Amino acid sequence: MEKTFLMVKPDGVQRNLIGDIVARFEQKGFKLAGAKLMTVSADLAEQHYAEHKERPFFGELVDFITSGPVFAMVWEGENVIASARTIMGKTNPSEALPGTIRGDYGVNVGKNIIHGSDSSESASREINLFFNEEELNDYSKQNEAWVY
Ligand code: 3AN
Repeated sequence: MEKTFLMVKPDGVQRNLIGDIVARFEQKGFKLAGAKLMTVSADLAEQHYAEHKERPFFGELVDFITSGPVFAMVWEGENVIASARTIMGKTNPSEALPGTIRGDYGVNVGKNIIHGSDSSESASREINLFFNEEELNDYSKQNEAWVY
């Protein structure tokens, strides 16, 4: 089953949006495979944002993501990578539609509440950066007959 890496950024945690954000993905029907509240080290932040190393805002990105706890998650489900990007809304919250996470809560392109992997390559890279194998849970043996 396809997996993606999502992370409530320090602004989302500070604004008590973890529950709302988790609820949106649960209600959509995706499964939470792993989650943890953690503080990102400078080293991990630089690896996570490696593709933006040459951008003028790289320093800001690293400073912000390490500035307070984040809520890191792995979600799974059909087309979850693209669906999660739709649920998040556009990177720039002023262009993100109402009903999306960034459209509902975001104001600033840097402090835009949530990160989500943009491709299957970045999803596997980011999942491996943030989670060990034993931190990811498996629903495949669960009998779902009682969920109705
Ligand atoms: P996304 O997170 O939607 O995939 P990217 O990959 O274009 O967006 O950008 C990575 C992160 O860099 C974004 N989450 C955003 O917070 C930040 N960012 C993008 N553009 C700017 C900018 N002009 N100034 C500051 N931060 C930015």
